Amino acid sequence: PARTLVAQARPVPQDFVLGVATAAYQIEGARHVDGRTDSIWDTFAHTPGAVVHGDTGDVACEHYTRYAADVALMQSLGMQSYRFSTSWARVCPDGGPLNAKGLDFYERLVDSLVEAGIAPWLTLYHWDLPQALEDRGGWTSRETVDRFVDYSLAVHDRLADRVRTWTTLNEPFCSAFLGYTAGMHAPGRTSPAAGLAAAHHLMLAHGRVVQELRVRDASLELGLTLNFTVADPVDPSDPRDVDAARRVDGQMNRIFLDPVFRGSYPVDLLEDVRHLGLEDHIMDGDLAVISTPIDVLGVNYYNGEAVGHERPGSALDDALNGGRRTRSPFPAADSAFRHPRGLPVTAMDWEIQPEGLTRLLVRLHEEYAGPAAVALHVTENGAAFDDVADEEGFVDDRCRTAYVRAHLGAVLDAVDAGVPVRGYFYWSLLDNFEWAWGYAKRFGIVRVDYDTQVRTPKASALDYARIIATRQLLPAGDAAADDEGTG
Ligand code: GBH
Repeated sequence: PARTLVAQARPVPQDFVLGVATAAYQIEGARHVDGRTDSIWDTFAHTPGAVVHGDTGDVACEHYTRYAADVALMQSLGMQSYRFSTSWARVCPDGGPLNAKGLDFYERLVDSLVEAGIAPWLTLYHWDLPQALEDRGGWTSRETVDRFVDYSLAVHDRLADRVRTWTTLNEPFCSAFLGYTAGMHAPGRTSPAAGLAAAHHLMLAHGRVVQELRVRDASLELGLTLNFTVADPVDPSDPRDVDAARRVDGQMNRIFLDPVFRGSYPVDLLEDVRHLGLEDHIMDGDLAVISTPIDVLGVNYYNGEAVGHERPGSALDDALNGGRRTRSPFPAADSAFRHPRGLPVTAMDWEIQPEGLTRLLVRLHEEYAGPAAVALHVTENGAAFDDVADEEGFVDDRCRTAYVRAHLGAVLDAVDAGVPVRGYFYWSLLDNFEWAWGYAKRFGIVRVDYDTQVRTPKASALDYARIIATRQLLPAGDAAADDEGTG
């Protein structure tokens, strides 16, 4: 392939924050240490057949004991900010009263981040509901909302003087619909109605915590992280494809955006799911709580998709959900199918489509965040590739370097178009427990040898560190030029 003529470096705005993200269950290990009890992910991972190779988070990256070295590693790479999550079952075992030892860990972590000059960004819920609460109905039960408020206030009371940015939920779509409807994530339930009940209660929990934290501390920066797709109809002139794309957009994006920014569920969504009882769970005042103003919207973007009404019968469609035949996560989009577009894909079979991120950010700003004067922040973007390590454990992952450069460039395109995007977190710092895929998929810019727990920065980490140090982004094509595979 022809090289680009001249490598044009592109400046990254000085106030644009660059960092990395992780989540508690995916890296910590230390399952029953210092009083932690099981979450739904411990139960799910220990259920035969639920996770590839029977992998669990029992040990993971041993971050619970290795956090200081991990913070030092981030510092050596120049990270400006670190997005992590706290484990509910560590802080409030069984979802009950506070366990001081659990909070001690997060205090040590936050103190070492602050010491290293890395801004902590705390997520209260990244999918790890205490199992004891699931036993009482989990997110389908309204009582879980109160328990989440108790837990969040406990974390706040200990850390609010050192953590400025607080996000309630990571990707309620996944908690609700991969967990309660598709059965692909914990707790492994397969009910469209349960997914909708869970979605509503998750959002109510978000709104309640924003209200409570705001009252206690007006200086905190509050928000939540949603995952988005960019759903394009396969044939824009075929009303059936347009309808399929509308449903996917409604049931992944607008079902969360509209309650937060407009104080109502989308009318078309309510129509689509009328038979599934969502409205039975909506009490007077709920939408006012959910639409409590936020300061920042976290945007997780991995891929868009072409959606059609016909099953393509393709490998890409079969590859959804890890190749295992689970049911659709969408409560009412049975006739929506993903169609391959011939784009390069990652090791997850997710299409690589950076311009989708630009379009997404522009849309979010114009239709939701802008009118509400809310800043956007890319809280996750990243890729798994089939990494090959040399004898020293080094991975020359040009495809990942190209991926990061291309997506950062897409974010800067949105900034140039007038969208206030404050920063970007790469997912993830480390190779880690990739949910239903276990350790089989690697997203890290740092390789983890799971036999020795040795961390080795990949080529992509060195390139990212260079971007942060120089505030200059090089073209993606340059990194990919010598690469055989994707990019
Ligand atoms: C994020 O979720 C998570 O926050 C993070 O923990 C995880 O490790 C990372 O990404 C990488 O997977 O319509 O059934 O095909 C993943 C985001 C959003 C990706 C939904 C798959 C399509 C679901 N996911 N998406 S489906």
